[in-house]
Amino acid sequence: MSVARTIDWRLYVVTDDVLLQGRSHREVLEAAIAGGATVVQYRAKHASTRQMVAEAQALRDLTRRTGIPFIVNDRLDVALAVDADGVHVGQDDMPVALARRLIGDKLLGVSAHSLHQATKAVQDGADYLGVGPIFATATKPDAEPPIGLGELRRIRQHISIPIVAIGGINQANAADVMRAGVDGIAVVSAVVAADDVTAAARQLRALVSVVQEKAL
Ligand code: TZP
Ligand code: MG
Repeated sequence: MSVARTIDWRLYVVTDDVLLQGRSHREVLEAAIAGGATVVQYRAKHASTRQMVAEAQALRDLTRRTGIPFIVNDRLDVALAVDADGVHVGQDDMPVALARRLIGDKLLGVSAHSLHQATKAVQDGADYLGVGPIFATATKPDAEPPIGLGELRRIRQHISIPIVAIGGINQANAADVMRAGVDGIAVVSAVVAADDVTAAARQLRALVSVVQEKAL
């Protein structure tokens, strides 16, 4: 069985250097883990490589202490440098098959916006998918148009590896997203931009857990 299937994907919290509001990635993810984040991703679009390695190393220390899987966005080299648990690539990043070869048995996550992209990512060696954006989001200026819950459900029906849904997910729609049959939700602003990060994570974790328990 793939290691990805043994991971609790329910609440996947992704950072964003613009939304941190002066807080560090580490502070925010520590608070998110206290509220029940089950996976965390380091995502920094405006940092130098030197800064990324330092921040990722701090998160590696945190996630080892807390036992939470740690994924690095985009940058395979940074993921390898700090011995993260995995890397997450988008459609314009390192091709999936190459990323698979380079990272060996670390986790490989891939962003998919359609069933076609999802199927190709699985063929090329993805361990899990981030599917979206489900709803409109201001967090990623270059995001594709929202695909909605119907398309998410269709992708879920055809794909058997773990799926986290992403894009515009918050406390108001998290339960509906989970009912599409996904393994978890991936959120940025709903947690990272919250005044009380721990409370925001706790609320989301409770919402996704209720739906998942009903489905079991
Ligand atoms: N990929 C697709 S949408 C998105 C990413 C990284 C941003 C999601 O951010 P938010 O704030 O949870 O809508
Ligand atoms: Mg990317």
